[in-house]
Amino acid sequence: MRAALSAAVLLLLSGVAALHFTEEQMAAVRERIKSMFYHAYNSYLDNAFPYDELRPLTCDGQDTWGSFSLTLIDALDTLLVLGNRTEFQRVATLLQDTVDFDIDVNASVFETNIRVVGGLLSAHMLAGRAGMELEPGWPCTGPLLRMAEDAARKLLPAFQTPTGMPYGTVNLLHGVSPTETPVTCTAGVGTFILEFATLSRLTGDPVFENAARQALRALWKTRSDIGLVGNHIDVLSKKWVAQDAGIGAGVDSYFEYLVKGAIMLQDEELLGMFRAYDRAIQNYTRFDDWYLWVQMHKGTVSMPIFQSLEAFWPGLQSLLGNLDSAVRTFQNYYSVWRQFGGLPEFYSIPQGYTVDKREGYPLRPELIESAMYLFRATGDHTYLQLGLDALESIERISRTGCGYASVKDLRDHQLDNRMESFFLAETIKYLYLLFDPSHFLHGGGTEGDGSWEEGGEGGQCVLGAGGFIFNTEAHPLDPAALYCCSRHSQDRQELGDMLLRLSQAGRKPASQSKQPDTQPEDTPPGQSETIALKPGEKRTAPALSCPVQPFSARLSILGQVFSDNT
Ligand code: DMJ
Repeated sequence: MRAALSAAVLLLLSGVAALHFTEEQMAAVRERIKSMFYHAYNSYLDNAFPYDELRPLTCDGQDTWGSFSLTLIDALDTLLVLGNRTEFQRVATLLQDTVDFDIDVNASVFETNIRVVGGLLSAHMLAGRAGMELEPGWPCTGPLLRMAEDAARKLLPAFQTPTGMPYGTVNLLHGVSPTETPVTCTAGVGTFILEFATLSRLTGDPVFENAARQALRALWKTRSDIGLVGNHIDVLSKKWVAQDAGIGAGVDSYFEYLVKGAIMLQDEELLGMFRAYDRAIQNYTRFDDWYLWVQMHKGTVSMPIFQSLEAFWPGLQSLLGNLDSAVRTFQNYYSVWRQFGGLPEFYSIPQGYTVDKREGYPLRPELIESAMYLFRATGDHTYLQLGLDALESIERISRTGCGYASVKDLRDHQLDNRMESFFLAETIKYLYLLFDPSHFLHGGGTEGDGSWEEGGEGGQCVLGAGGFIFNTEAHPLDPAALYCCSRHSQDRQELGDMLLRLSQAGRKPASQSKQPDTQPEDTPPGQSETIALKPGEKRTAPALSCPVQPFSARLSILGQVFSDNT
């Protein structure tokens, strides 16, 4: 009786009828999402390519974040998510032929990383499933990986600071301008580990992961006595320039990357950092399952607002197993969606209304992203209802003759002449994945379409075995490929050591062919044990191998990875 009552109360609170979606209904919604994608995608190709973005009111194009045909790079893996292998192949080849990063353009280090490097890495890792011709050694080599590496190298000069924390902007041809501001937002410092560790582990070049880790460690040391970080920091002096602490704009993906980096890399250091931040965030910023902004040193409330960018938080909390609070916070955010048919950029919690000049909804994905994780973790069809609501209001409010336009003002539905590339990279992708719970990107393991056993030399890399981790632009990364390629470079190193010793043994007297006691300085401890071969002894180079389900990251798909508080 009590259970029935509390279920009814929850239902009343949420104001959502407990609709049950059948498999047929979900399939029908998936078809609608596909046609939304192609309406915008075809229009971008017809009217805007090779510019970065489509302008959906004037049906033309413009460069925004660089000059990389950004929408095409960002949308590439969505093509495969929707099952379009032939178009994926065509576009992957087209991008190799047309995109050039040797350009005199000032680019955002953060945006170039999450959209361009992330998009290319993900497309590279999915190239096998997409039926692309693979070069020997893939996924540890390949043309899309080289493009991602090329783009990321252009970002590295930004990390050449006394602290290791990067500048926010870099010129792709000339490096950091001498007049560049040293003030970078927190997310602009701490949102690299997923892409940069992936690059390092696939290519064997540690420079990227080292840069990302150095920035993370430097940022960690600047937290306040009460354990919070602010919004903007001077990367030369380490002084906090904007001292508002919260989980939204300017900070959001820093926390996201600590959690997802911990899962993807099985890294206790990153998890420890997040756990400490989370304690301070829960202590100082959480009120009635909303998260406010507070002064980073005193903990006093500076802005009692909810920002639409914060809506990723329930999804992230579900990855940590904190389902109860994630669900309650999601309900708060969903109530705002229902009030306006979208999430305004800023919402005043005490006033229950939008904030002046922040009434827009640029078709952001965050609430849909959280709905996807929470549906995966709970099976509750309320999250599908949110997905359908989102689809209906995007169609009704923002569809134009040649795409979908950002909403300038949710109160009167005025539109802006802009369709950000994250609409096709994230919003549509998460919406589709929400309605496709058996999609391979949710899975992993050996059953069904979860694993894909053709990567690596000898076809022994079991890809997709550990599930997928989405970067902050919704580009899926495959932890299994990282482990395969790390093994690959380890094997190559062992083979090199072996050949070196054999050649030394042939040249030097026996007394001088002793093994060195120490490992090479740049080899992490435990990664390259030397193998002593006796003369005449044979050893075949070990075949590449990856365990089938070795990663606890696989559990992340159920939202349980760290639920035991380890
Ligand atoms: C995207 O580019 C990324 O999700 C980023 O982390 C935040 N902003 C947009 C989407 O809202």
